Amino acid sequence: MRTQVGIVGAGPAGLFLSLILQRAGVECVVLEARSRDYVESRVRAGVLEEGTVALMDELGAGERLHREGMPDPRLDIRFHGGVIHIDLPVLTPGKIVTVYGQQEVVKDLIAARLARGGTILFEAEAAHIDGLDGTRPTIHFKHEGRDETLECDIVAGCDGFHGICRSAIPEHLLTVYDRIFPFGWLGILAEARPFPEMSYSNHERGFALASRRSPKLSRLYVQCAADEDIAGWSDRRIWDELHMRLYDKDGGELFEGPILQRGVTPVRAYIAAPMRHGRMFLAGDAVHIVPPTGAKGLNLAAADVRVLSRALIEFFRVGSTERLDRYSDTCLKRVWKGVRYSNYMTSLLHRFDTHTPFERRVQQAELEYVAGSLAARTTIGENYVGLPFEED
Ligand code: RFL
Ligand code: PHB
Repeated sequence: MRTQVGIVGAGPAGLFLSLILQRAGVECVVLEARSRDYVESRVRAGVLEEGTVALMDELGAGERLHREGMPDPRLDIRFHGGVIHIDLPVLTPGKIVTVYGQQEVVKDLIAARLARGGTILFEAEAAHIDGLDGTRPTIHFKHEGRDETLECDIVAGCDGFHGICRSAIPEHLLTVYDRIFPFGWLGILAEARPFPEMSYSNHERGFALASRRSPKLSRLYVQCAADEDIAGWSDRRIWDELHMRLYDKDGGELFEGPILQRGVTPVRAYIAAPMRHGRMFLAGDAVHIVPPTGAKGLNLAAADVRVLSRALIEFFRVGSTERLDRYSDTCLKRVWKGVRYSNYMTSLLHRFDTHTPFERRVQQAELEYVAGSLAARTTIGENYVGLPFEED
């Protein structure tokens, strides 16, 4: 097989890229290791910045999002001593976020790509890539039991954190920045009426977050150990921790219900630079991950491919590599701001067992400062809704 852009991975990064390129008349093939059913049911992110929603609209894939997604104008932070209300349209000004599950975004993008006659090969796992230094890189993959090759002009590595594209770059050419936090998140999806507001909570027992997926579906998280064994968490224990950590004093605020899905997520920041090697460009989790506390991962993946697609379209139309050459620098500016914000929110809201009494008091003072400062609340609000796109 041959194509212009070989895209490895059908997560948000690969799917957004394939649709933008398809619309511009650039040929591409998407290879996805998992089945369609698997990628459509993977429960993950939920907060979309306006720029991400606008991209769905531009691609003609935003219809269901506007019907079923939940425009969200507020964010609350609970802590010992009070609640911080972050009123987004007042602070940002005029902006909000939309709560819509990542798996719904993925379903809509897959449907749009297939409806327009595009190719996504599911259960097609890329094994290795060669010729990255030349002009015709080749992706070797397995599909329906056969070894196949996809020859392309450009490889887009959109294969997530555990993919193979980043590791195809010689180690000495990459600079890696890594912070592994000493805890994880235990997340559940429950059939229960959700909190009306997105509520982050700093509690002495650890962080908690109350989000939602629909008026009848709650998405809830509690801080746990980095290597937590989920078998140790009965339904009762999960609900009890949530009631306590969300300061639900008389137990009347948080509704319980059947738990439909559960899992543990690491809390980590990882950035590899540059985001390019020869004819291969990396985007999304394949090259950077951020702690989930900022709700930035999916939005950064969408921002990367916005920049990449523009550069690729110029390359295929007029042969210029100017934008491609700037791709990594342009994206990394936004990535680092996303890392900064996610790192800040993670440090503000979690329990760190290593904290000295001094550090604990500073964290508490920071929460009280944010509660009383319009400037501090504006800083959180403007990062949460999404900073303006970089000039490229
Ligand atoms: P993905 O979604 O991991 O997709 C990569 C795809 O590549 C496939 N793949 C391969 N395909 C072919 N050959 C191979 N060798 C392959 N190896 C891998 C994989 O099967 C997969 O389909 O990466 P992408 O597209 O970069 O998207 C990134 C986002 O998924 C991620 O950043 C977010 O989920 C992070 N995140 C959040 N982001 C937000 O913007 N807002 C949020 O509210 C938010 N909450 C979260 C999150 C992530 C979480 N977890 C579980 C990590 C909450 C959680 C709990
Ligand atoms: C979610 O709804 O899954 C969610 C919301 C906010 C976050 C992370 C995840 O910071």
